Amino acid sequence: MTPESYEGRRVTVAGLGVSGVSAARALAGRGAHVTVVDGGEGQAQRARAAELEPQGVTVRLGDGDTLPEGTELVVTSPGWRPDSPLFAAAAAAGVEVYCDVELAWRLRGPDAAPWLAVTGTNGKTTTVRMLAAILTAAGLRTAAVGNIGTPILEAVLADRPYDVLAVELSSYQLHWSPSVRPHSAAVLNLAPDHLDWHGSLAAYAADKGRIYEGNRVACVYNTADPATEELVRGADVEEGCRAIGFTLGTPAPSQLGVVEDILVDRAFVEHRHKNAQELAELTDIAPGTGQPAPHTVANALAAAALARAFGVEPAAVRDGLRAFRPDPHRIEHIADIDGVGYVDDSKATNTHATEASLAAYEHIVWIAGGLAKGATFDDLVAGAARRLRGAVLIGAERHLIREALARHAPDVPVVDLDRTDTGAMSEAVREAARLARPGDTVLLAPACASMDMFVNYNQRGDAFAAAVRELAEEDR
Ligand code: UMA
Repeated sequence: MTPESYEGRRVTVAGLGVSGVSAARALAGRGAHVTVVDGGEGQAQRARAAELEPQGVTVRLGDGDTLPEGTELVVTSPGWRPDSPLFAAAAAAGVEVYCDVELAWRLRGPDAAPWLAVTGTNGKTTTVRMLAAILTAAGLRTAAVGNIGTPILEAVLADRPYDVLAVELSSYQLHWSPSVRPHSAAVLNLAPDHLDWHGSLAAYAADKGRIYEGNRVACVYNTADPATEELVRGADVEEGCRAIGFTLGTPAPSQLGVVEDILVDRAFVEHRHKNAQELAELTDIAPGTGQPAPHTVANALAAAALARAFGVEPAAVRDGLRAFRPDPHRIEHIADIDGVGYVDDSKATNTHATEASLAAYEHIVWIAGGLAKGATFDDLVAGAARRLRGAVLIGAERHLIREALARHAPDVPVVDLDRTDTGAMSEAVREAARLARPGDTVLLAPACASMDMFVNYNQRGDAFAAAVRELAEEDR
């Protein structure tokens, strides 16, 4: 494949965030005339503008709506909504729009590293990091890139080429990347999220399903989530590409699954109708961090499936899973105090992620609340009611969870914290400690975004961990 030429083209880059900066650099380096537009004009944007301008890039801050005169192509940051005025102007002028991921795809050279791609409502980042750990254990030069935070252009244009890339793709990126064709791809699960952006669940699912287009070796799906298998059926793949399921139960042929405490491959083995290959034991998944939660096992199986599709040997799957360490704020065990476990799952910013983390513990004091993003909480609360010892609610839209608790778990004691200052998390943890009994878990799994009280979910998780440590200190 010959890289597409951008020499002399007038390209507008929408957004001066992580992906916009990488796109502007790549395009300017290839002789394009680049203008970056951004609706913001804060300190971060001004600092980035100062970095790019010496490279011949024009930056226009404070107006993200007007299409610069003479634009021939728009390369957008993934988060820009499709109904943004800039794109209406582009459509009216017959100008193509795609994102940095598509640009990276078009800039790949003939020996470019294949992409093993992962999407899903939850678990993407963990799975991609597990996949990168497995590929590394197999002796391959790889990087975890994409929505995970490192722009994919950096890896595609790196001086020293990679053997294979572990790519996290969001539904936004997939929406804006019409011709990307991964070697193999996985959709981990599908639940309503980002519906305000996509317009409907069907549109969201269709964008996620794009990840399977043109796959060459394997389309990996979740047998527990039929919507993911449905997306495989609808995909236009290369001749010979296989549908590979992963399951927490005993795998059928062409699946990876679990038999007793062992991760087993019945997809990438000879005579798969009668044979199975042991890959790893459950205790090999991030050893030292406790019994893996069911969704962590599912993520490990999806990562293993993609690695096996790429030809990685079973021993490297085991070694990679052993080397993997979970991210902070994802079911992170902070401390045990008086027989009560304290777990930070601040990353659970929607009901689907929270459902998975509530399912991982038997008796829970649940700290939840924040910005609901239009979600409803009835199903979540009804499903978890039996496990709840108590609930402590924080944040702007906590009343939505309080009402769901009143409907589906009227006997569960609820503490409603009417404060959003920096001390709120500390009080939440103390209230939770008061409700908990030995053997319980105090679980921060807010089911909501954090921006009403915190800069992001990292800061929310840090505040929780700090409050727990404070409590542990006092307990000494
Ligand atoms: N902006 C406008 N107008 C708009 C929207 C944005 O002017 O309508 C500007 C903002 O002022 C900002 C810039 O555009 O300066 C874009 O910033 P951004 O934060 O939206 O995007 P990036 O910094 O380029 O980060 C993106 C991904 N962000 C989103 O998709 C929202 C990052 O995923 C990703 O890591 C990064 O590219 C590298 O690929 C983050 C994310 O939240 C983690 N993803 C969502 C998720 O995981 O749920 C999809």
